[in-house]
This record gives sequence, C-alpha cells and structure tokens, in this order.
Amino acid sequence: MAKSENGNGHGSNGVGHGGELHQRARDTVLTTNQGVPISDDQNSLKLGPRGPTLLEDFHLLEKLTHFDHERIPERIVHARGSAAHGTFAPYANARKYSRAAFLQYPKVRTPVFVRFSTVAGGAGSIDLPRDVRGFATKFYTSEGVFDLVGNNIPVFFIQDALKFPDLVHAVKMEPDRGFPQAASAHDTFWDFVSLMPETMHMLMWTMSDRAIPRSLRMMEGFGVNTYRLIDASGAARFVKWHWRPAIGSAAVLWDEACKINGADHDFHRRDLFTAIQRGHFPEWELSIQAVTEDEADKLDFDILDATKLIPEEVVPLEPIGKMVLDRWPDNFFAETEQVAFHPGHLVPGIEFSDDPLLQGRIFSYTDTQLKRLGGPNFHELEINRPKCPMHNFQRDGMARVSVDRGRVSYEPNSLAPETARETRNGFASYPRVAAGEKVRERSPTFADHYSQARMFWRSMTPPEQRHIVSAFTFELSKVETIAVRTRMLGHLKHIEPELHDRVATAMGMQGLADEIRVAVAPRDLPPSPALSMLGKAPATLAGRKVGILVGDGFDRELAAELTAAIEKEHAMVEMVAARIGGARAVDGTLVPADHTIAGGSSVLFDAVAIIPGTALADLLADPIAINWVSDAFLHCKVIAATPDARPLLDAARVTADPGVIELAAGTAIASFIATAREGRVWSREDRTSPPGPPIGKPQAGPDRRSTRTTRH
Ligand code: HDE
Repeated sequence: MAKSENGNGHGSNGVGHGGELHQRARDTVLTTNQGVPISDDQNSLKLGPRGPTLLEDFHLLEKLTHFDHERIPERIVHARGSAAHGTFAPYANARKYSRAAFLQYPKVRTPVFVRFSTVAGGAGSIDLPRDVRGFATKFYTSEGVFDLVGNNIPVFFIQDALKFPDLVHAVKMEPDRGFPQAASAHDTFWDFVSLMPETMHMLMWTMSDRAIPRSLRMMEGFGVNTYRLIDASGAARFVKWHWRPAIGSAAVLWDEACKINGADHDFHRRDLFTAIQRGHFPEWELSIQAVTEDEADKLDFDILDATKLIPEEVVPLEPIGKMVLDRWPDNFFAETEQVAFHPGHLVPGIEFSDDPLLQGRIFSYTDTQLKRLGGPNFHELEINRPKCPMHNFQRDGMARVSVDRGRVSYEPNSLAPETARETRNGFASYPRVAAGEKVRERSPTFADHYSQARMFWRSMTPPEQRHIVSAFTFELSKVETIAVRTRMLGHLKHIEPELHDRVATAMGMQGLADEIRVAVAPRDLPPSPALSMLGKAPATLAGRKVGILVGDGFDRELAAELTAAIEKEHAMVEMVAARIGGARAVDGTLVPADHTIAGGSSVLFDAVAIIPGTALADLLADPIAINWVSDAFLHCKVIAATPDARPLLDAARVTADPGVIELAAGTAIASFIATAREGRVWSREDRTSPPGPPIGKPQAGPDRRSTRTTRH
C-alpha cells in the first residue's frame, strides 16, 4: 500500500490504493464491539479489490447491523424535544408544604434534567408549529426520582384519559394522506374538538401567543393536573405547579413563526443550546398554588377537572424554589431521547389527586416506555437512574445492566440479613376516604366548558386578542368541511360574542354559526390579568438576540459601542453581512459575520440595527436585504438604523414610529436599548396586519406600555 503522511494529529496516516485516507491510531485504537482492533475501516473484505464482498466480514456485519437499529420508536406524543441539565434549590418556605427531602434545605441543590417538547409533530419536525409545549422536569432527589411532567399551558384539552388517543389521532397528520405534519390546522382536529366542548378553554390557549413561544427559555410551565403535597405532620394540600422564567415570557408572531420554520428548522433547540454555551443560563422560579380540601370545595369549579385553572387573583402563587439549566447533554440520544418521564415518579411528600386525566397518565407512561426503551430495565440507563441508593429484588429482563449478586432475590428472607428491607419513612399514600358506586360517568361539576374560556379572552390585552382572532381565522380557514367551521363558530359565540364576530367577519362567514346547546350556561368571571403574557412581561433585553446588519465601509466604532451596550443588557449580538467572511469596516478591518443576509433572516432576532456603510447601493439592489428590513418592521421589531440607511428603509416601506430609531453613538444607543427592552412596537400592528377590531367598536391601538397590567 502506498503511504503518505497526512496531518490531523494522528500517527502515521496513509492513503490506500483507491486514494482513500487511513488515519492511524496514536492513543485510542478503533475496535469492534467485542474489542477486536480494526486495521481497516475504509474497505470491506472482498474477493479481490473489485470482487464480491465476503459474508465472513464480521466487522462490516456488526457495523451495519448496529446502524440498522440506531432508531428507537419515537414518542407517540412529544416526539420532538430538546433538553438540558441543571439544578434546583428550594426556598426556605418550601418545607412548610411538603416533607419531600429536596424541598427542605435551601443549601441542598438537587440535580435536574428538563426536556421541552412540541406535542403533535414527529421527532424531526419543526420547532415552531402552533402547538402546546411539554415542560418535563426530572429531579434526582436524595429520596428518589420525582418527575414533574407538565406543559406550557396550565389546562388540558380533555377531562378523562379515555379520550387521549382520540385527541391525539385527531391532531396528528390525517392517516390517509399523511399530512399535515405538526399542525392543528386541518379537518380532523377541528372536527374532534368542535364535538368536545370541554376543549374550548384549552383551545383559547393554543390559539394564543402561548403556542408560538419565542424561546424555550421564555416559557412558563405548569403541572396542569392537581397534585397533593403532604407536610411533616401528615397534613395534605392540593397543589398546582407553576414554573416562571426569570427573563419573562415572550412569543413570536405567526407570520414570523412560519418564516422561522424555514430559516431555522431547529430554532428553539439552537436557541437553548447557544444560550447555555454562551453562559446565559436559563432560570425558572417554581411556585405553587396550595389549597386545603375545604378551600378547594369553595372554588367555583372542580379542582379535579384539568380543563380549569385557579386564577392567581383567587389563590396567589407562592414561590418555593429556583431552577437553573447550565449544561447541555453530552449525547442527544443517550439523554434527551432515552429519558423516561412519568407523572407517577413521586417521592414521599408528593401525591396524586383523583383527577381522572392524571389517573390514566399513571398507567400510560410506563407502558409506552416498555416499548420505546425495549423492556423493563430503562431505569438503569444513566439519564433515568436515581442518584440515590437503589435496592430491590426485581431481576433480569431485556438488557439488564447491573449484575445482581448473591442467592437471595426475595424478601422476607433470613439467608441474607444485609439485603434491603422496608422503612417506616418510605413513601406512604395519603389516607383519604374513597368510596362510591362503580360508575362510568362524568361528574356534573365538570360541565361548565365556557366560563374560563371567556375569562381567558377577557384577560388578554388587545394585541393578544388580535392574535387569537388571527389564529382561529387561519386554522378554521384551513378546514375544508364547512360544517366543522360553522360548528366552531357556534362555540366561539358562547365563549364571547365579540370573538365570534371578529373571526366570522375575517372568514367572511357572518351569520352562519351553528346553534350549540350548552350543558351549563357560561358565566362572566372576573378577568385574570396574570394570564396575559404581555401584561406582565418585564421590560428587559436579557436573553434576547439583536442582529446587526453591516455593509462594507461601516462604522466599526459605532457597531462596537452598540454591541457593548446590548451585551451589558445580558443580550446576545450577531453580525449579518452580505458575505460570511465578513464586512470590511471603514478603518479597513475585516469584521467576521455570523450570518449572510439570506442565511440570517431578521426573524431570527428580537431587534435589529442597520449600518450599511458604503454598501447601500448593493443592499438596495438585493431584494433579500429589503425583505430582511421589511420583515423586521412587519414583525413589530425595534429597528435602529444610521441616517444613510434611509433609502433602504424606504424601499422596505418602513415608516416612522417610536420603534424606528436613528442610530448614532451615545444617547441614540441608549434610546435604542430602552425601546428594545419594551419588546415589540404593537401600535405598528394596527397598520400592518388584519383582522382589526369589530366594525363599529374601535379599539385603542395600544402601545407596548399601555398593555402592561401587572409586573412581576
Ligand atoms: Fe403525556 N404522554 N399524556 N401529558 N406527556 C407522554 O409518554 C399521556 C398529558 C407530557 O419529554 C407519553 O414517554 C396520556 C398532560 C409531556 O419525554 C405518553 C395523557 C400533560 C410528555 C403520554 C397525557 C402531559 C408526555 C409519550 C392523558 C401535561 C413528554 C412518550 C391522560 C401535564 C415527556 C412518553 C418527555 C409524554 C401519555 C396527557 C405532558 C404516551 C395518556 C395533561 C411533557 O405516555
């Protein structure tokens, strides 16, 4: 074999007869799964260099066989996910509510692993469909694993686990045609939900901005189902779990989401990865709403009904701890893919309620994991293993990893006194009275399907209401069956006549709503301002990303000053230029770009700055550059631009408003930062996107500031 040296830090590399590269081991030798050293990983064993391949090539057979089996069944729901490691520390008050070991001492940090997911799409689907997001947290506590398997929306579509397969079949791609992937905008979904009035409250949430989050780092999380916490004295309280992101919640616009899905399929995954890599560790505060059973009885809905929430104005949130995610998984498959969450992974001090949705979940998760992870030993995988001692007499099974020693695999026993035994401090179910007739029956206390949906609508700011109208209009316009559209319009009328009117008008289907009979007439509940994301959004740039579009001859000092000011806000900056090699500043320095204009569309940023330098003519001649600017304007982003960029802004139809800022050093930068902290310029949306308010009922075009109701 002809050999020639080739760098790459390896031993004596060589080139084979066919010109293929052979990198030789310096330290770590490539082996088969049996540990046999491999001499050639480039060529299979053949009868002569041009002859047939021999079946005895065990290296080839082993490598192909393993590869053929690399995929495991994807999750039937929540298949697409992104995850990170971190820690949780409780506040001092947490122990008042639960005797759970990990809630006792603020100094004790419990390792966690969090997986965020979309629900409907497959594992390779887009990150920004209109969908619920999973928010599942595994706490590796000193008393075993506790999983808080929640969503980013506090209520659920259905009340009984028996309907889950129907719901999921309805939302997944239609079985005859195999589309749409990861989308609820199709007939089967709306057919099903329009026949299930219990879905109405959750539909308001999934048609809201909550279903198109800006970032996984900016999502609230909820346990959804009601759980119980048991304190040291054995007293129980019902609880609802809440995660609140430290940098506030934010969403993208629907037009933006569609474009992001094209510009960066992995937008959310990359965002989480990048933030962690750059040290912007995402943080959430864990809160609870805790009520005694007596207090729960006084609520105007049934606490066991997962389609209802407890308004914060009725039972305030009590913060009990903080979680920080600071480490990306080492291996996506071993960790993110193989992690097995289960609402039945509870620790002493935390318990179920009788919520019929939760009860069904207790079965489903283990069942699905037996198939997905190939047998009953998935708890031995590193990501699923408790980080506290674990001993029992369960044995054998597919892919058993641990070598269980000794002759005793049962208890009680007298032959092995050192083996594991019960403890009085172990998990004990809360002793509650449960008696009744065996019935297949929905409780009448579950029958009010519209009041909280109406409360949600009335708690939204005008821009949020506009987005809900647009979402219903978009989705129902994709439904081909007219009868399904008119049935849904009938439900919207019960939720709120104004919502119905605006959607019907936007669809051109006024006067066509079905008469829907309701089990319980909707009531007018007081609005809950805490449900609005915009209303309580903090004024911050923390964790956001600003894109700076520069052309050759740009003012490097100005860009540097701007970058420093943005980074001081704990935000990230990325440079966009015509060529990835960079743009040459006016002082001759070549400043490398993070994106080309076509590859770094403005939808990827929260706010933008434009410094064209001497390249204005080139930018004006490039429709993609014009689109870059007009999208930023359409999506209500704050835009800073040097005065010489004016022709580009004109070409992109950017008109003057408080979010278009003339960029110069000093105070102009400060004003850009202050405006960008406020988020989007909603007053612009009144002009750029239909549907507007109902005819005869003009609404104030709220500026971002006028939408805030409370601040957390
Ligand atoms: Fe799940 N759900 N679910 N779910 N769920 C699964 O378990 C199920 C429900 C949630 O990142 C599956 O391992 C039933 C509510 C999350 O790995 C499966 C019902 C909430 C995740 C399953 C529900 C959730 C899942 C699929 C109705 C919010 C992803 C793969 C009774 C509180 C966890 C798997 C991860 C995953 C069943 C309803 C959250 C099939 C039967 C309500 C975040 O077991």
